[in-house]
Amino acid sequence: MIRDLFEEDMRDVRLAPGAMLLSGFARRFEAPCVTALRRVVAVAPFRHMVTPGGHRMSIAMTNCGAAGWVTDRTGYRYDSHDPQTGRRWPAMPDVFADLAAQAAARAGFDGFAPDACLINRYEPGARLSLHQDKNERDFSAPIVSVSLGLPAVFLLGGLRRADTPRRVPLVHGDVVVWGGPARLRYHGVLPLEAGHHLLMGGHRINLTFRRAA
Ligand code: MD3
Ligand code: FE
Repeated sequence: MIRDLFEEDMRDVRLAPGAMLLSGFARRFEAPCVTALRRVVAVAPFRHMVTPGGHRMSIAMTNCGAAGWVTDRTGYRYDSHDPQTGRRWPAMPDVFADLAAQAAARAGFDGFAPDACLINRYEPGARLSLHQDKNERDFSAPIVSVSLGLPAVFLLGGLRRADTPRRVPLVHGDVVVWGGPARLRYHGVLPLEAGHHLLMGGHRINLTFRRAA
């Protein structure tokens, strides 16, 4: 079984109550994930969205699944359609749904069936400032995040914006499951350092799976 090849990389680390880092968990899915990602971005290309405050985000984003996260001058929301093409977001690839469900189950969340996958693409210098994910309807479902490509320093804050965040390095193949008391923690990503990754080139890709509707 191919999974054995990566077994030494598969450690589970509890980052905080409700937050479980599954080191290397996505590595055995990486080839089908890259294929699936190509199909998604062929239909729904990466784009830099604008925040309600009028700032162009340094991260490029797209979505797949029944609901996609979007931002523009009118606010943040989930939408069934891609505002750039007027079409529905591409369906969630089976390998994405399987990866998310298996990771969630391993962290204690059985039956996780995400209806949204936000895909973030970082280039060198791109960052994500401290925020909470609270546009979803149901906070009882976890969020599963998958890191691919270049490494990044993730900021794990507390439940208040003023809580000093902890720095957590995330590398290719890492999966973090955020549920229960961790679900509404502030979090962000420091500016990406330049580099080269064999699969993702000069980028970091982050997939976040959510139960949005
Ligand atoms: C902790 N993405 O898309 S993933 C986001 O690496 C987002 O692109 C980051 O924050 C990225 O909203 C971080 C880790 C993550 C995702 C969701 C969380 C951590 C979280 C929700 C609650 C608490
Ligand atoms: Fe977030």
